[in-house]
Amino acid sequence: MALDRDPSAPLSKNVHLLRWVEKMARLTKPDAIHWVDGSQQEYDALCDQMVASGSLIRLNQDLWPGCYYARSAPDDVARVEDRTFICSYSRDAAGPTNNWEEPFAMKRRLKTLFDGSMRGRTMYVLPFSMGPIGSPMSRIGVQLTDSPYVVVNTRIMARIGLPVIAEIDKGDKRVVPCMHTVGMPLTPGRKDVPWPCNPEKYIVHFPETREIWSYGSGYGGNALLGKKCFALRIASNMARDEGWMAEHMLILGIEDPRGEKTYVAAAFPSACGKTNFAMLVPPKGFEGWKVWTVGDDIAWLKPDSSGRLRAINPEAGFFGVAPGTSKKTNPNAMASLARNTIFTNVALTPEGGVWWEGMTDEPPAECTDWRGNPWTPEIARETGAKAAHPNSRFTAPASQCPTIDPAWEDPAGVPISAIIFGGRRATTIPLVYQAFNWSAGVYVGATMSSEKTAAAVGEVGKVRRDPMAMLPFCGYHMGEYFRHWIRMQRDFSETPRIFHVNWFRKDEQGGFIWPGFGENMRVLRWIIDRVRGRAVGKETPIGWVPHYEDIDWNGLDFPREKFDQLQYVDRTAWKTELLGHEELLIELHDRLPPETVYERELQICRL
Ligand code: SAT
Ligand code: MN
Repeated sequence: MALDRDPSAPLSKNVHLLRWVEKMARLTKPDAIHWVDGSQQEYDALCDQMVASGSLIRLNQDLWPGCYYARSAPDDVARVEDRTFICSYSRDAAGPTNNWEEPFAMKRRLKTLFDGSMRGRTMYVLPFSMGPIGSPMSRIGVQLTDSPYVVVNTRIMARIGLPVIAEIDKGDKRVVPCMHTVGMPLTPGRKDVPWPCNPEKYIVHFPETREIWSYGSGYGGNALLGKKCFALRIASNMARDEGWMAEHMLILGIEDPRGEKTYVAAAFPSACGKTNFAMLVPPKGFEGWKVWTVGDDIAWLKPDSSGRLRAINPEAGFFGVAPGTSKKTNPNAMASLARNTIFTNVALTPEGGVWWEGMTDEPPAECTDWRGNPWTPEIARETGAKAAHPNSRFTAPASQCPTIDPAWEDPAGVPISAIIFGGRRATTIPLVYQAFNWSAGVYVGATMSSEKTAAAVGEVGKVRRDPMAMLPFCGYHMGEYFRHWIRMQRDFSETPRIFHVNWFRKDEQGGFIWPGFGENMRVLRWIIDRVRGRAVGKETPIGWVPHYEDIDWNGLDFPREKFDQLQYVDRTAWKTELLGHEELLIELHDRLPPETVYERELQICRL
């Protein structure tokens, strides 16, 4: 299907935007320019074009209506943290946890790399809004990209096209320029491939000028620049300057049987179950309770004029990890991705459907794996080959989620009563505890840690410190970021309570002690009751914990001894844990807020 307009005709009248597009086209030298209007017709045409070129496969439309499948290059499968840079004017402003390079030298290098990088391709001008269009909390960007895959994915993940142009043309909003190329120009004689990319990658942020330049990758957070690059790394800088917070958090609402609704935001590292938690199905015994989804990955939080902390989800879709997602583990995600979804790096079945490890109890007798090779359960047993890449993803519209909150697009955001930190830890960290107060809670977030997952390139399973799940995403000095957290409390009329959870504690045999998934509702209920002043807790050196009796066990037979094991605060292990905190805190010491140091001292004394 062809477009009924000339896509090269500029859609905006904003002279700054027009001039920048021209300048960048002179640099990157594409064959054509396409202004993205965001229409369904355009989306369909781009998908058709990618199906024709072999970049996308249309799935069996009877099974998967409106769905497509993409397979990436085998070396372009996750975020590349060692190739991610924060190029602030001073090295110190980026802090020791970010890669830094001198911004002018980096810009020169990027300009060389981008010179002619779009030859033989189309440059898409992709206007996007992070957050509902018109919300005072939303922010706008324009991505120039030579990847139609990025355009169609961004149409799911953000609000794009004409309504955003209308915002830009009002002329009163700052626009974040985002440059992106897959870095594989089609010079004469060079044939295109289904997933163009470059072995050399650069994911670069210029915090002062609020710019993003991404080179060489077409995958996820490397390429969908509105997501981690904008909504976290650049937005964390905006937030610090403007008095709000850009966080790696899901947002959910819990409605009790009487209709009382409480919203919480929760920060877990990538691939630690944020999507499952955001779409939790209340377990047996919680009839009449509802969990509503606002977002599954990023939250922008700001106190309103009365001092109530409110949050929006800046995204419009879910870029979720496929493996492990099933009707059992997350029926709401399965319903969200049942149509109009783009799958990347999962396996393809002979019927033209998709499959991934954990999707069904029985694997298909045969399929094509994410590399395009034949896969059978026998091959998997012999070689250990996975049908789907561990970081394979679905890109699904949030509006299709059966539990999407009626207020998910409320321009004012939803009120947040509690903040939950969590990680993936086999030992030491109890199922749930509540920090004594905001400053203790900031310490809990600042020292959180998790075993590494496949969401980023690197060794899986290793424990790493990941403050507020923001280690790869904070666009400035982490010590300053803790200060910003501490400072935020001054603007609150009601301070959100802070909790820490760990669904992943293991017993001596290596099995998970807690069943997780829907049963996490029991923990949520205690959290809400604490927030509302209805539940008691027991004081421990690390914070408040529930007694066995404080948890609603209706519908679950969970023995007291197991619960005690889950909640056990082992003083010796915690002393070691505190030494572990030192690793990161020492690096940050010259910028740490005094509160972090005091909280640490208090913690040591209590132990
Ligand atoms: O690839 S993304 O960065 O978008 C996903 C994630 O790591 O959370
Ligand atoms: Mn994430």
